[in-house]
Amino acid sequence: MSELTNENEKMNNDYGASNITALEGLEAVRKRPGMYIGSTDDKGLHHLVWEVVDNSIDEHLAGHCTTIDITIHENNSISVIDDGRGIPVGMHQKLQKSALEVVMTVLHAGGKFDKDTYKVSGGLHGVGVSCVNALSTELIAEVYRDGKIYTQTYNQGKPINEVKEIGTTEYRGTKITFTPDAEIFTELVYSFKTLASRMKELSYLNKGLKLSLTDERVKSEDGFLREDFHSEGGLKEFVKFLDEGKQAFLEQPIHVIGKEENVEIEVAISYNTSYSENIYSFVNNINTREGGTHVNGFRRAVNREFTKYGEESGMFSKLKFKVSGEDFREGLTAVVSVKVPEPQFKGQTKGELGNSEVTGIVSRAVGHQLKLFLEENPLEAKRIVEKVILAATARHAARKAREMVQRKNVLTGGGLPGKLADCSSKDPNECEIYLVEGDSAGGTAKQGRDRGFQAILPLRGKILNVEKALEHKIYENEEIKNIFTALGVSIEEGEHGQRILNVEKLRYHKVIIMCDADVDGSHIVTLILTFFFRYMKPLIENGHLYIAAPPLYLVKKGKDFQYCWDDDERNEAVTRIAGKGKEDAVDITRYKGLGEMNAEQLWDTTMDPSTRLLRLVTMEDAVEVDRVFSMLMGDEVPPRRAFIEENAKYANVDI
Ligand code: 0RA
Repeated sequence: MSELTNENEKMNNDYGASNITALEGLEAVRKRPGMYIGSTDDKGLHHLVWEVVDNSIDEHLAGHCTTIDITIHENNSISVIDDGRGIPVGMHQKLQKSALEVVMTVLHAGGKFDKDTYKVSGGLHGVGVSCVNALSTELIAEVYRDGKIYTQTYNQGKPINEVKEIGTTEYRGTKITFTPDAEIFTELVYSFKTLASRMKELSYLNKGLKLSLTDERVKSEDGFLREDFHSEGGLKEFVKFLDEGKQAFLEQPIHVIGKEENVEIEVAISYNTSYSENIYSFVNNINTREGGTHVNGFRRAVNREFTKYGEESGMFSKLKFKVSGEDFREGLTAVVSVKVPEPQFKGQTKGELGNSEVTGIVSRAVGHQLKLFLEENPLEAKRIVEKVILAATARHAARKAREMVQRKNVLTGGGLPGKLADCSSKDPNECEIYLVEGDSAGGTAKQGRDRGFQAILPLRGKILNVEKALEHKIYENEEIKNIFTALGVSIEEGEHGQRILNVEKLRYHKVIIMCDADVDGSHIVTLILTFFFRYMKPLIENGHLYIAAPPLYLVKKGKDFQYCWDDDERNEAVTRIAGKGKEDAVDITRYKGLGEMNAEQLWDTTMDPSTRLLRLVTMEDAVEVDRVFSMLMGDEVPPRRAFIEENAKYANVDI
């Protein structure tokens, strides 16, 4: 906590007293928690933290808070401490209660109705700190304000005492400690990694803000596990972090900072030698996964300024085909962050900014800075435009290659790959396809499967590393072509030249990657995942992609046997079959590859839906997934080594 400061101080003890009208009981929140916080699994559990932190961030955005400290306590309760103004404690006239009690117990009573400040809380997901209170067995609010310490404790959202003054302080701020209710949540253990990753993001988005995360469950030499997050460079440092492992194309990212009509804009742009576009966008610190008017404005500016530059410099004059918007963004990494007083969110998951005025505002600010950059850095400008021309040429080649594959398909009657052993059902809902490493394991899988609904596509050895290959090479690759035709999906080009995956004719709703349980096998899984991540992302987003988990051991004695998926299970099996530690009395097979199992064993352990273990591939944190793929599959060695060393204890990349 930092010391009491007086900057922008506007003390008002009756704050919000007359503004709060909507009275809705917190019982509603406990009855249908999903409606308020999305879910009651680990996602909902972490959501509680963000709900509280959003309020502290609001204090920062309003210019009153410099530090936010989060602590995970030993019992998985959480404390969030900020040095903001402190929740007001004065009497709420109408309700005859302390404002603190109103903020903590009345739904939607954030208490802040100041339109000149940017609000995160009560925004996209914001349901207010009162929801956190309702879903906690215990919540303790402590307020440091006007030199005094006030506190109130709640139980499932209900106050168990009056607001008490318990001492004096030189600090200012708010401390909220809450214990998530086990009656509500299916998961109660906080993940340091999940909290740390969002806090890192928040530190970039709010430059200057100091955040820290302490984990009291993990003791270290000098106290507890702790990480600090603080960025003075803001988004400029964010894009550098995102591009770690990629080869930078510019000396320094292009940084745009502007403000127009009360909309604050900050954008950082960098170019790297990869082929993918990476635009992350935020509105009031909230990730807008579906983009929106701010991203449209950004794209418009990039297209306009580079087209102008390409044409005026004469560099585009030799081109025989049109340069499309996508070409300008190949190898581009950008973070677009806007702060909008009254954001309107739309789209399926409310992850898209709707405010139409923002397009022009962002487009003007970014265009202005880009134009200056191109004028002042002719060498770098030339290199970027050369890259754009290369991208356009490659896209032209890729289009041709794709058309060839698709035309050939039509000629052969939309024929399926010769290597595919298809299933007899034609209902995608019940159909599965196993992508199997190697022809021999593929053969075993063909014998072992239930041909009614399971199809097998063997893949030969290592598939192409799409992170390094040119796009047209990808469409010419036999294994990849087979995957496209077997799945029944195709790539089409949108009006801006963007790739769109057509999944209307997807033939299997479960796509299962099955590889050996060794180092080579995990490498192949990673290669296949990279391909799906870059070219078939909607299949991951829609929950169609899985990884099969073959067992690691068979423990056997006479007719008694047990398959085991890890060392603990193996030890348990030995104990059950022969007695504790009696490894000598049993046969233990360590499976190194699928090929060591016969068809029946493969069915029993890895393919029978009633017994097998499948891991669903998800991408909760797109930022992290992208970074990991670029790093693991790209050219730069040091970050890859660091990652592998850090994660060597985990068998697989956690995505
Ligand atoms: C209502 C009004 C004001 C601040 C807050 C709530 C507030 C809430 C939280 C939750 C966590 N930290 C917080 N910090 C502040 C405005 C206070 C004023 O005008 O003095």
